[in-house]
Amino acid sequence: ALFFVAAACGTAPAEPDAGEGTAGEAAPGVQRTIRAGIGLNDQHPQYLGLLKFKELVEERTDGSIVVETYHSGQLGDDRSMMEALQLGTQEVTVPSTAPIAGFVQEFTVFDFPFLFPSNEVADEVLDGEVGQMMLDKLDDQNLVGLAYWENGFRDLTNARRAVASMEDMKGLSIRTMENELHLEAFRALGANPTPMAFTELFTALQQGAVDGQENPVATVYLQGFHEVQDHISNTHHIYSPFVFLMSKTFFDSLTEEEQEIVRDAAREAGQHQRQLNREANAQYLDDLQEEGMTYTEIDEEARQEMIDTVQPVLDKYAERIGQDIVDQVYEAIREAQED
Ligand code: TF8
Repeated sequence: ALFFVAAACGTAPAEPDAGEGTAGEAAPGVQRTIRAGIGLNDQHPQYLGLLKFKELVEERTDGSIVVETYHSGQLGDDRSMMEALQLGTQEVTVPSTAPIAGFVQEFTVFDFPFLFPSNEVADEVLDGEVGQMMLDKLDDQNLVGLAYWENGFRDLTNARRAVASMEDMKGLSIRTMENELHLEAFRALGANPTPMAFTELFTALQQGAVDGQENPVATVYLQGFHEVQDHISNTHHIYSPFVFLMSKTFFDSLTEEEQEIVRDAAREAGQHQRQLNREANAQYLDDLQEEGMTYTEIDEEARQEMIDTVQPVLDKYAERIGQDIVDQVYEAIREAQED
């Protein structure tokens, strides 16, 4: 509440912003509702981050904007929720970048296997210029990207055998996200990938429709995948960012102050979410083993073989996306590594 008063008194923009963005008129007394939906369950840091966003927005708007939170795909899967944002029938969702690439293909670059060497480098690149440039591309899709959150490094699980190298992946049927690069990369690695929405995944694993899947440790544990999967390997093959998305129709209806409040809240909640997510990804590997999963480490040599094998796929996608964009991302990673 204090923040809101301070912001309202402290800055008095005389002129409306002449830039690209538009802002609505303040409509005092009218309460607006943000329906925020995600795919993971209410134990996952993705949801805890959403609760933080709710707390910050409701406090800073004095309750004139209310946030209703939905988890476990209650409002749909990543793709259908993004479509709802485009239509203006839902206000917020926080998908992985992989399904976002179906809307803005340049996002594919963030899903290049073995791209980011660490969480910290990912933070710096995504929170920097390149990250913002990509968020700006969402505008044409009637979406506003307010912040990057974290899904994290993805690890492979399956019900058939321990996987220590590509050799062991041969012929495994693996559910992937709905993203062409993911499909091609897994095909190159020798697996037999099937794209599927996350909301269908547990049942597919349970019924043996697919042998395995790949997600960060936090998801594997908190979604109970160990109940239907026996093996996990630290393939860390792709770092998945989450993107905090808002319907542009809704964003444009907010006043400038409100736009600033939701943007700040999305970012601050993201800091909180990333921290919880890292703790969860570190903590739950032991729990998975206690629940009976075998854990197999991918050694240097086996990882290098995977890196070399997917390289031609990456070259093909770099050309498709635009080599200049891909180079900007590589450059930003190099700079972040020097810091
Ligand atoms: C996947 C993703 C998902 C997230 C979540 C549903 O495997 O990693 O866990 O995008 O929003 O589909």
